[in-house]
Amino acid sequence: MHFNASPRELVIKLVYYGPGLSGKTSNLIGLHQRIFAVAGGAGVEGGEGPQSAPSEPGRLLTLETADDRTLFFDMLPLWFRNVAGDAMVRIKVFTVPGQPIHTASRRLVLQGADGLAFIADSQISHTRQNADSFRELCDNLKQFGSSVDDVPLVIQFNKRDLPNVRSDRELEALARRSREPVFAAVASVGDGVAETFIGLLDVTWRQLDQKHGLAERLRIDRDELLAGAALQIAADAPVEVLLARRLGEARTGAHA
Ligand SMILES: Nc1nc2c(ncn2[C@@H]2O[C@H](COP(=O)(O)OP(=O)(O)O)[C@@H](O)[C@H]2O)c(=O)[nH]1
Ligand SMILES: [Mg+2]
Repeated sequence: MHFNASPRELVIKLVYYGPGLSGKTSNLIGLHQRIFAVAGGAGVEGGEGPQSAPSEPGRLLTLETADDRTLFFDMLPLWFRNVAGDAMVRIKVFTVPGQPIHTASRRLVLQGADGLAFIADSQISHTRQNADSFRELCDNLKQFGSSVDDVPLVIQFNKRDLPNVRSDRELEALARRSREPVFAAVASVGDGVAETFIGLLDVTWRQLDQKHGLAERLRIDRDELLAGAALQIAADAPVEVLLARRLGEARTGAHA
């Protein structure tokens, strides 16, 4: 996170991490498509904002190899202004490249992350890759003197539409044991994408606010931030409903 005093602007970095082909880029594409479903992509920009307001909020930057795989990172900027109109929150959503050879890139992209979404592939055959990637994430964080216990984290089990995936029951049990929110998704069609993102923003904001007293200093409260973000990504339900779709809650099966 960093803060610019003039104009008052907070920049939050969120990173989607996980093994190659688990659906990280698909999550960003899903968010991006939702943004453009709202007011032709104009987001909440009204032209009266601070000078630093991007002229094209929500433009998705992808750097891909010839085979369409993420080369270095994908980045999606989102932004949000408080009701008082005197502060701005910019959210930069990054993905890392999943292929084993890009270890150095992953570490670089991870640096300074305020919150992480770990995108796991639900296929039973990919359980090992998920575990390896998670272990690498832990190692990388350690190198920054950080740890998965310090960085806000949500977990997404993607590709729920495929055969031979870990069962709903297994994921529910795993989610109940997990300290982190766990979401199911079919990112390629946009299912679970908004839930995961809002869940990530929720845990990230809570921690930043606790550490830096942001709500008080910037006059942005959590409900306002999340509602603004949900609006910007054209979420199909209110924030609390999206959050309640996490797995392992009493109310299960709420998500398609
Ligand atoms: N069946 C299915 N395919 C998916 C899903 N999410 C992503 N994919 C496909 O998996 C491949 C890799 O996805 P991508 O988002 O590029 O993965 P990344 O390497 O983690 O960025 C692509 O062909 C996607 O269309 C999903 O939920 N279900
Ligand atoms: Mg990718």
